[in-house]
Amino acid sequence: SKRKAPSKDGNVNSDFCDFLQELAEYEKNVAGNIFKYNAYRKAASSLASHPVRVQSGKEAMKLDGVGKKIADKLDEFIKTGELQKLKKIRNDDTSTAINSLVRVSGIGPSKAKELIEEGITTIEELRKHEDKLNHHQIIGLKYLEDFEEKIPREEIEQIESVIRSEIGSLDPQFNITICGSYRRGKKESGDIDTLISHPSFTSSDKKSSKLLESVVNKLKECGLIVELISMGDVKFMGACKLVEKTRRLDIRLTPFDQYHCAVLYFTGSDLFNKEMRAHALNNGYTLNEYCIRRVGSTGTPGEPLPVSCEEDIFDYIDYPHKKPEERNL
Ligand code: DCP
Ligand code: MG
Ligand code: MN
Repeated sequence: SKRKAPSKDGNVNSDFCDFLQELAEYEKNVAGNIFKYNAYRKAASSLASHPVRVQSGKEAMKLDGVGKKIADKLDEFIKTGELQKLKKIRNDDTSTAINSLVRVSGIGPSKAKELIEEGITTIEELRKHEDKLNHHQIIGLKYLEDFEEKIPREEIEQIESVIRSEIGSLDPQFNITICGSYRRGKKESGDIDTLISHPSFTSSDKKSSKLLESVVNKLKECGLIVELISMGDVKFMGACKLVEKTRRLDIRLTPFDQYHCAVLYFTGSDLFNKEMRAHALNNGYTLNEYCIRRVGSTGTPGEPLPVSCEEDIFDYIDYPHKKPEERNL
């Protein structure tokens, strides 16, 4: 008989995706193997977009990113309804402790391991030891529950309109794009990724003057920004609140002439960026968040190529244009 899984978002392979995601998190947070982390995520992403429920590991191997090892795990899961490897991971005290501590924004695997060495293994214990945390981590702990909640699209739309009217009243020449999962059309997002540029700041300017500072001050004054995590010349990390929950807000100021490469990068997903950059290299181009350059036979990149919209970047590298909604790898 054919086992059926409840489908999430029309994903008929969602239970497979869930266990692959859990294995991915283990590789990133506990084992420290980013290569395997990406491999599990890539397989999960292929299965998520596959319209048919796979019936065996062998069948899954036809999909991009599913190799023999993952196929074997799928077979074990299909046959037994569980995975021995995951059972072990879930029973392991160190992995459990790491998984609790990395819930806090600003705490990564290495900080979590450090805390565990000092005997701190739970959020409750962490709250008694704020002295061991930096500013980002203190804010992360303070808003732990809020930051873990996904942000509904409608709320980001409202926040976007406040950002647009406030920054617009400061100076109508600012370009503003909310990127990240929101731009990819997701119904909910982990944070709000705001990209701004202004014609007075280009890549030939050494300093961004005080453009970002003026934007952040404006958004503080109107009450939208409620916490600052970190602030540089071109990058703000903090939190905002419009309705009841406090949300993570990132703002990046990009040079005017690098805006489209920055929008492409900041829209993601990170796996999509990886694939597109690999494709670029195969076609003799190097692509990053700042620019696209031709790589000569000597391997040295040339001057940044002119880019007047996102499509130009796809065209250079001969990659079929993908709308943001098609970049959800
Ligand atoms: N990004 C990347 N590589 C990383 C981190 C980020 O290419 N290691 C890019 C692609 C992401 C974008 O930055 O889409 C924004 O990063 P987020 O962590 O905010 O990710 P998303 O917005 O995609 O998802 P979420 O809804 O979880 O915020
Ligand atoms: Mg985001
Ligand atoms: Mn972000």
